[in-house]
Amino acid sequence: MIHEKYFELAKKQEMLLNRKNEKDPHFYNGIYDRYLYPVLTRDHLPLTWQYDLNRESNPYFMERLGINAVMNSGAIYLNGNYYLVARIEGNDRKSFFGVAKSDNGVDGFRFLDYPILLEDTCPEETNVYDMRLTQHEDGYIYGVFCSESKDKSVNDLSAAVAAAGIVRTKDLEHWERLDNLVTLRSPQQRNVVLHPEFVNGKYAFYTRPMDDFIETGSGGGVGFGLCDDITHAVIDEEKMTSLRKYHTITEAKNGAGAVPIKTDAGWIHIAHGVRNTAAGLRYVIYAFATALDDPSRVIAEPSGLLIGPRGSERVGDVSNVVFTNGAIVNEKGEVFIYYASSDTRLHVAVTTLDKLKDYVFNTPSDPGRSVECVAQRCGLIEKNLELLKG
Ligand code: M1P
Repeated sequence: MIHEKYFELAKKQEMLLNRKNEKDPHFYNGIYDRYLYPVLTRDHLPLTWQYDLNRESNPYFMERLGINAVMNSGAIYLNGNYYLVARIEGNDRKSFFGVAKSDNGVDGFRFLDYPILLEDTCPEETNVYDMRLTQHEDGYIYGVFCSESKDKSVNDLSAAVAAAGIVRTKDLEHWERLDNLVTLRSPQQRNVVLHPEFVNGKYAFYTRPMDDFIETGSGGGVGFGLCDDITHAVIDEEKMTSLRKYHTITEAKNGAGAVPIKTDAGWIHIAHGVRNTAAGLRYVIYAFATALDDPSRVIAEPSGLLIGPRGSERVGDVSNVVFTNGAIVNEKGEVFIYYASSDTRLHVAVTTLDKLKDYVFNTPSDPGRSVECVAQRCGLIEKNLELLKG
């Protein structure tokens, strides 16, 4: 017999799932709209994933397998629907993936009945997270994610190794697991993204070389490498694309985010940058563009952050973080940037391709020093004051 509490909670959840999202009326920057409500939270997860509904075996209607957070989500637009492959973190700290679908991209996201049960091909793998979804020109949808294992080579309980796991599907229901990516010159990898087109006839990955699980060390930024066989992907040389730079938003580390968006002017990348502060690492989202004829060559680098944590977004399990690993462009040229705040919930920022292009190609780049930044700002002020004088 089903516990009566289930019906009460299910009714409440239905109200949440049916709630219309609205543009935040208090936010304006001309680049994108923020929305008032997160598109996914732990409260969006089906009750069937958390509770035993049976009154006999769960008389107090307790959570048996609780969910702690829903965050960093890969995104894809298929047959007029917006799909997210969310990182869901259980109370047990293990992350896994669930597919949620909406018909408008800003609200109404509902999870499919089951989470994704990955093929158990890596006995060492302890945790998986942050899947990027690439609709590749070879006809498959690829999911590239972080596959984390305990580092048994050192005597440190917390030591871990990050690698890039790869799966592929045609329907977001049946997933084939491929070999993890091997990067011959980088000991660890996270934030790996598969480029949607072949480059010189090969599969192309954006990488993030790291010496260590947390610190990128000698890893200078977002890398780029080619491989012949996606089923046993091996990258030898990694060229650098968007670099870490001293006293910028990418000083501590950075990483590719959404799959690059193709425009007539270049590939637009929406990535994350990290700097250190007295309060710990601060993660923001930034954008840059690479050349159509060489997607590793940076051709535009707007200064500073595109999205930073604001208001309640600043607080969560890992505070002062915004992070993206998915964006969708629909047939109207609207762009939906899905970003998580503080490793706790998922939001959307909406813009258009025209605006994103204008932002990326017409925002001045960071001159690198305060005095030059002030001179840059004075140039803007001078032009404006002239215009205002008429
Ligand atoms: O906690 C913030 C983010 O930390 C990691 O990102 P990076 O590899 O750049 O440090 C990831 O684990 C990410 O999931 C997380 O949101």
